[in-house]
Amino acid sequence: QFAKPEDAVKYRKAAFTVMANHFGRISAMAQGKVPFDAAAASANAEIVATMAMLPFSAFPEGTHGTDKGTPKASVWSERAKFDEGAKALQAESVKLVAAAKSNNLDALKAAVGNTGKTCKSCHDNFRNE
Ligand code: ASC
Repeated sequence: QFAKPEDAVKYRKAAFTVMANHFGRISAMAQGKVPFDAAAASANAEIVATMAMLPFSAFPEGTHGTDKGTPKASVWSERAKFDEGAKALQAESVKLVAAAKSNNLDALKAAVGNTGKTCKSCHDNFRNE
């Protein structure tokens, strides 16, 4: 899939960047910062759910770091836990799509909260501060 480890790093960062951008647009609706628009929320949630499938095959051994935002070595020493976190994100982002399509702002707020928790949990465990 990747010729060089740096290619994997670039790829996973790109997927997380796109995911965060589109999750942010939905969060802004959930927080009342922009008007709730179910069609826009759905389109953005579909992108989040698709992006959520991509990064986790792009963590080849040895691509941890110590700088802020880089993965800790625990990604590899606790790989099963990391993979569980990935699955949780994927499951919650599928629910986010359903919530966005339901045209119910309270359901969307709940799903945004649950999805955001899966982001934060992995960051707390596996990402350098
Ligand atoms: C975001 C984003 C994250 C998560 C996290 C949730 O919008 O970029 O990494 O939400 O902050 O706690």
